[in-house]
Amino acid sequence: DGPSLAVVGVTGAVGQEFLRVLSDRDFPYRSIQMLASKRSAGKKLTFEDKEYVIEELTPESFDGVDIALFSAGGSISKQFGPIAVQRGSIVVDNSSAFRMDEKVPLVIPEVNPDAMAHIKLGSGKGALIANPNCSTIICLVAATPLHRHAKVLRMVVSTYQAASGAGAAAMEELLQQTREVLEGKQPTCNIFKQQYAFNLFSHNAPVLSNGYNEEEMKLVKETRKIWNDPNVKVTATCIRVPVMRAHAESVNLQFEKPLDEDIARDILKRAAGVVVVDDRVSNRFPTPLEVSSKDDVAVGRIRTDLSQDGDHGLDIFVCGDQIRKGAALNAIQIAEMLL
Ligand code: 11C
Repeated sequence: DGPSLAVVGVTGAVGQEFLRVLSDRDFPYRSIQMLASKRSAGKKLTFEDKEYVIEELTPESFDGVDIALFSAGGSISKQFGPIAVQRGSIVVDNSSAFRMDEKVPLVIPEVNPDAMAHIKLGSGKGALIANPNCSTIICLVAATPLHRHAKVLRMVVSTYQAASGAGAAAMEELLQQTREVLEGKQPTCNIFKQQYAFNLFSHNAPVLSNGYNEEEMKLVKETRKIWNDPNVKVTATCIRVPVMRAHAESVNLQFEKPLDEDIARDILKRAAGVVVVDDRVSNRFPTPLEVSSKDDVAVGRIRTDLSQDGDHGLDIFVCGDQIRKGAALNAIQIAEMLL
């Protein structure tokens, strides 16, 4: 029993993770439609001991679907999201297509569950809910418990982002380039324009006229929307690093009220979706490898920012699995709140 589901973009890295997370969390469902582009239609996949045929995404795919999990890119979401809503589905969309639409809640369940309180499963009315960008999710799962306590006035984020954020093909390119470089060959650059293995570079998102790239501006705009605070000051520098599937972020926070570092550590230890890894003695702090395929966001390097007066600033270092909490898990937690 449970709702009827559709997974849009089921062959992609996030689509596949949707299935793993549904299974890991025993998400109840009555039926599940595996949807993808024409290219993948007709292929078979096995999920929870049952064989499914992948179907081509069409408007009719959504007839009778209660919850549609979308991760097939912004243009597919723009085209098919409204169609699914019209046909009565609640769409949880992982793309950037609707995130900044005022009418669409942008939700991290640990942070702003109330934003989607008006959307009811079984009402027969379709709706859209947007999943934030992975860097925003990972940052705000860690920063929000501190924000609730002392109110963040300004946040400076520097990211170290994994290959997975650019999709399964980018992960494959990182592996291939690593082999090629070790064999003394010229690395193949298909997804990124420059060498990725043994290198890092400014995030591949388009650079805007203000000098920020789109990934950086997502952190700025999405934080304001999720915290419902148009005045919070956010700046970001986003970097792609040769890591497979988990993002790391250095986050500097300036608070309205003083916040002692030990109190901050205790707050984070109690926070949902957070694990504190902060061992100064043995120099053990979060790493992307250790959070890979894990649900929780790891936080460490929790320390008073010496450059700010009177305990008004903290530095933290955060790692989270980009495909899981940064995408599939967050979307399925949203779906769980609908149940
Ligand atoms: C990355 N955050 O790591 C990107 C990928 O808006 O959903 C996802 C882009 C988005 O490269």
